[in-house]
Amino acid sequence: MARRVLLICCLAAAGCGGGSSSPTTPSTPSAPANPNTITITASGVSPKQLTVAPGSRVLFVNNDTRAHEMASDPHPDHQDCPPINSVGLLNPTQSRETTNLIDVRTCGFHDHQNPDNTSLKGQITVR
Ligand SMILES: [Cu+2]
Repeated sequence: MARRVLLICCLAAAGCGGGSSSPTTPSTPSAPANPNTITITASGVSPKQLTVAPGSRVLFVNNDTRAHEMASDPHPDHQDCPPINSVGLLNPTQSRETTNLIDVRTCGFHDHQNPDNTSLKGQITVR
């Protein structure tokens, strides 16, 4: 008799625990979690060199007070690494990811509005 009561208690506890432990990951869109992140400030892009695995996406974050338009080299055609062109225009505080960088190669990028500013140029190596 006592054993039966104990069994019922255990089942009830397990059921309750299972219900409450459903995976709920809090989503905070303003806090990017991408480890492959390039930040833009008034002093330029950082890091200027980034190596990622094939299929990765790189997040560009504009922490400057003016807009930047990130695009693949070469300027002005941008055909080397089309996934970078998905970043495009970033107003201050905006951020956007590339699409998947699938091709194993080195991708230069620049600010299309400041194509001669070397501090706004960098390279993403996919390997
Ligand atoms: Cu350009």
